[in-house]
Amino acid sequence: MSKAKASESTSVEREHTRTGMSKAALKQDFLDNLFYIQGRFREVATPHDLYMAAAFTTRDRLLKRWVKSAQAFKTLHARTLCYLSAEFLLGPHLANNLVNLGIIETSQEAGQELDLDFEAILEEEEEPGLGNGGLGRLAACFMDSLSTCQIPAIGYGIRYEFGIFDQAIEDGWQVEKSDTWLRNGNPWEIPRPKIRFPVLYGGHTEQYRDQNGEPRMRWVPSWVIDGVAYDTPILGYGVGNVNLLRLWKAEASESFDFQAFNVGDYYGAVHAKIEAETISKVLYPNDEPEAGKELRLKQQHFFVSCSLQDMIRLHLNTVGPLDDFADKFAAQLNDTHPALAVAELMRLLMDDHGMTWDRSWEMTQRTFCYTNHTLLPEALETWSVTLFERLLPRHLEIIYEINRRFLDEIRMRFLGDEDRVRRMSLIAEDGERRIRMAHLAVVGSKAVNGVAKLHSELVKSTLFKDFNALWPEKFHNVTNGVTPRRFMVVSNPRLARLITECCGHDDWIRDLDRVRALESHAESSDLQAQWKAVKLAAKRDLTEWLKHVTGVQLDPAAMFDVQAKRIHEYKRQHLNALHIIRCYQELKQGLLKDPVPRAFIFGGKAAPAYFLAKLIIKLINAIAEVVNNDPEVNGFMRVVFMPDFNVKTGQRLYPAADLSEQISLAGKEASGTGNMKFSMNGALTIGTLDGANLEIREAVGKENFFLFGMTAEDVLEKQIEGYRPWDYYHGDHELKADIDLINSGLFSHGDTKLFRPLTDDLINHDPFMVLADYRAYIECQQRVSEAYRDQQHWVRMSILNVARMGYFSSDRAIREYAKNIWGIAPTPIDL
Ligand code: B1H
Repeated sequence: MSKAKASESTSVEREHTRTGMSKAALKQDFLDNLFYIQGRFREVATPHDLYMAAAFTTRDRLLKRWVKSAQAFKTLHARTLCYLSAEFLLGPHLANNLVNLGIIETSQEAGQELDLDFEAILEEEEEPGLGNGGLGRLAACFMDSLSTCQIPAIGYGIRYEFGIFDQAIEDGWQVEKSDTWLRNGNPWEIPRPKIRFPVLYGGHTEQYRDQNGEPRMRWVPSWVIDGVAYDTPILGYGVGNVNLLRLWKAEASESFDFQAFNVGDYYGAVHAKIEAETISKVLYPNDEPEAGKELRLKQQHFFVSCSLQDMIRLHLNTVGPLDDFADKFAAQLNDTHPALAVAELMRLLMDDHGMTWDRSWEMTQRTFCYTNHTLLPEALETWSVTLFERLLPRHLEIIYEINRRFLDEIRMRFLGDEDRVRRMSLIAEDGERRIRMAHLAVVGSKAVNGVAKLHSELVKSTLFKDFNALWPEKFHNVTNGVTPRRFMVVSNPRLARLITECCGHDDWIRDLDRVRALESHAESSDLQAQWKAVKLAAKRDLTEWLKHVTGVQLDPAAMFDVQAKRIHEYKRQHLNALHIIRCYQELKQGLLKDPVPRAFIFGGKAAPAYFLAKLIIKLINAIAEVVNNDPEVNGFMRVVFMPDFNVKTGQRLYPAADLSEQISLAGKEASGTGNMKFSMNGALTIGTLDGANLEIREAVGKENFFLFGMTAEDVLEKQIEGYRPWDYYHGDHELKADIDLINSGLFSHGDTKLFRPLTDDLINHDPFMVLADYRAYIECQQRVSEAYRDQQHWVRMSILNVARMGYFSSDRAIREYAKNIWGIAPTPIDL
């Protein structure tokens, strides 16, 4: 053998042990990592050591693909999508990365041979909970699909030290515990201490003349902090593409520190450091913005500024002059949380890079696209001009100038229509002057989209009616989707295996439309039997775990009726609770001859300051306590509130559900994505015509979906004619009996006042029309029970639900964005 040949073969072998996919290579690398990184041998390793060794073993295999992707994107000058989001609700990485690498089964076998408890190792991973709910999880699904669809992309966000709080239930109440996910280290991220940008705050602006004598603006801040990059590789499924999730951590600016130390102000310097680090300390745990929170505005500016500076740096390093910035990048604004980017890019281009207003504005408008996720008026972000001026004086000037030019355009288009000008202005002038972030996002973007068909229509006809009249071509719909990798393959391996077996291939994992092949087997008694067995096994797993964490024993033979999502009045968990009370009363009164046993399962967090949402949690737990301890009924019904619903616990829930509760008031849920996760796992939906429910119903077939309740139009009409919940309360004696039972003290050890804030609100205001939909809901639930009796038919419906969910893959959503909105083509990276 020649010398060159010999060294080549050793390098192949070395390669093989470090990043190879064979069982032998995985075992060897795992033991190496346990030894060289954790400094442990097998006998003394803690569960956490074993997890870390497994994580590093997996990471090694990602890094090879990552470097290859980065090199390719750089040489090809690939057009890149930047996803700007204040939240990325990733969930645990290990199992997901093993699936995407295609080595989950080999790893399981390797683990067995090393006598390891594979499940226990997966369980060790702390969840990176850097998001609240659907919006943050959508960003995570999109990152998975961007890589899988081979779209070059960077996710930009904040590396919160504390993610969404951990929820405990004490005495039936929600208690928040801090989420210390970084406590034991994070093997998935790579710190980039040299990728660091200054972020400016406060101070004032001043005019000066540049070398050419041109008047320019300068921002003299009163304080500066640094943002430091932490990178997490995001691998696609079955491809070589790895994209980057780049999260920013706030640190004291090096230069500022030095100044303080130089004048001997040690405490001042340390204080500045603490102040600076506060910015990326904690995720705001609200599903909607809390008005006027200064730290939140600081956070938004922080990650937007770092991200744009980073994009500009990348552009200058690879492509060169900034003139074609918008050809290199598209930037998607995930709601208005990063909408400041419109003003910040203007500032960077003009003040730091010497561009004219017109050129900068053209580039800005070509770069950004904006996704709206909510129509709820209380969730639309505005910032007080006073606060803004104090924190971001230069941005305020820029926004005023954008507004001045924009409103002149409106005046020219719609002569004499000052009312329209007032409605469309970036500044709300009624009361305290406030900046409307949604208007800034629409004006500064080339495309605006809603997240489900109905929602996008409502966006055009209500929230942005005037903007749609001005720029109809700007408005799009991209219905949300979820990744089948995490929500089928990782969370429900039994179902995944069965589907693969039935389809004869596993291509459905990258092309979910291909699950439609199941349709032709829906009648097969063989498949039906296996389908039932898979569901039952998942229900047994959940039962065992719920018993362990809550003490409540469920019966896996009962129908698992699940509502898991943030607790919010508009999502109407209390409507579900009223149905449970109805069942309870009917069982007690002996009205049900042959009841269908049900397990009512809830999961979800309430914003810490949202009193009524927390009271709803208490109510559910209070009902659970009575029902579960009443021998007259508990053979037919049980109620359990699963604590700490997050990605990790959710993965236990979706596979085990028979019935998925999607019962928001029509017009309020922009899309919902839990609805998709449940349906993909074979649950049937009971739902209103809201968000993506409409499209799910169309897709799975009306006969395979339990529909009830008012339409969004009905709701509007009812609001106009004047809604009186009181009439419903007095007009329906069962409804009255259910509410009265809450107030009787039965569920509160005789305390008749405890739930009054909730029941009074329902009877007198009921902003989400629970009472108006109550009767339709109860009747629909009866149809559900009847349907469940016919197991053969139910299983058939369940198969058809899964078979027809192809459209709701986030891969489809990403392909639509790439084609219709970003104009980005795939860049395949060979394995
Ligand atoms: C959604 C939010 C949201 N819409 C403000 N809006 C937040 C708004 O911390 N904040 O200030 C956090 C979150 N989240 C959800 O987005 C919608 O309610 C769902 O219907 C939708 O499925 C999801 C993804 O599009």
